[in-house]
Amino acid sequence: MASQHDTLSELLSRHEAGYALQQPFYTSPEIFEADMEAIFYREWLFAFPACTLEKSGSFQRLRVGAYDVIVLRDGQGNIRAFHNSCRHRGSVVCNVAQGRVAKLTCPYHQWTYDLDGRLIWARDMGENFDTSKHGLKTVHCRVVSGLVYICLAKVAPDFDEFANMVTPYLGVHDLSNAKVAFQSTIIENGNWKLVWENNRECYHCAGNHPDLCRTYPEDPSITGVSPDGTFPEKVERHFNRLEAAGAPSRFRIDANGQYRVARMPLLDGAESYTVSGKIAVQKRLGQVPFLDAGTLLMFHYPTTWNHFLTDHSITFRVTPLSPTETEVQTTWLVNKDAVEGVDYDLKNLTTVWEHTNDEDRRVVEDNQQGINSPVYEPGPYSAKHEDGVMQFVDWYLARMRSAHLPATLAAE
Ligand code: 3BY
Ligand code: FES
Ligand code: FE
Repeated sequence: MASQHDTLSELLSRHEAGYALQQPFYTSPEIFEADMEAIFYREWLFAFPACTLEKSGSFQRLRVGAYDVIVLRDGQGNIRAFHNSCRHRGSVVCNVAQGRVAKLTCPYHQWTYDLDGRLIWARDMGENFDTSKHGLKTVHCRVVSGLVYICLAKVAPDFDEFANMVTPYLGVHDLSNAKVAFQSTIIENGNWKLVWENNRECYHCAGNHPDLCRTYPEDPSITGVSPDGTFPEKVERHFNRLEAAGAPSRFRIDANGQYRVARMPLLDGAESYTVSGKIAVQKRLGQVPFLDAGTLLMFHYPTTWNHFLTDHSITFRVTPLSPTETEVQTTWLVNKDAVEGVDYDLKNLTTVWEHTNDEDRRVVEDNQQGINSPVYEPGPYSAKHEDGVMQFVDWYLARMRSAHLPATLAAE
């Protein structure tokens, strides 16, 4: 059993493949900090759909661990990200969660920055003061097919490989013509890795998700990663039908396991995540060729999983807040011309995933509480149902080992 005194390196070396993580990975403040340093402060992180920033000057503030970030749309329509720390004496420049501004004016002494981050006004700083040396510090920011990602690292890892893989899949969803129909932000009292482990399997679905199970298949090949690369005949037929009609669908996963795309079938006849199984939005978002085209599943560790459907799309963002608290933000996207009450009913659109999120919050919280017990010991994952969970844990451990173990050990 893990003890309080085990170091992270010891815990990483001792992990038993096929088993859940040891307790400190889900409870320890030191490992939480190590997760932030090795993963959240280094990797590309999903921020939100680009359509959230409707106009020039629209901004959103994001908190990721110690960092406070402003993401905005500049005067040319480009999306940029900056550290929310004034170059005068460090005050936050944006002190509200979101809004729209012509310029960024610091609330403390009104130093004023253009939407491209340049300092353009600072009162009485003397003749020798050089505004060009005091622009806001930038945060890496990329947009792929209408989805905004940021990276807090000084040198960002490659983004193009991910963008190249997912762009053809996302094309038919036309997220550049989307608007936000609804957004929910919930706090789950569980470690961020428990949120992910739960997401990466549907072993829990039949016992917990009555609404989702009307349309989403429990079949592990839909949610998991197919370790041998094969899929049931029915799923293969679905891939072939959709690809022949111009909608890339086949399962693809990154060599390092960080991201995956696959357009998976829903249960027979189902079109979308509604209680009836029929589409929720009559004016559809995108040009997916059939109503029963299923769901394009995309995950990108450590912050996002997504469902891109025939009629609408749903993005999810995971933000760790503490060892045992995680924020999950869900955004429902619809065609920007769809009118609420005419083309869609908001309750019909959101019910299934509002319920599913709440059910997932409960199982994650129950999981955390049981893990907190001194008698907890990691149990075995089901090879049939939880290969996706093992895949996530393997990705996580590989990241942590490469940050914390000597090179020879990390490579094993
Ligand atoms: O949210 C997901 O992507 C998957 C599908 C349903 C529940 N969860 C396993
Ligand atoms: Fe921003 Fe002084 S801290 S203007
Ligand atoms: Fe679930």
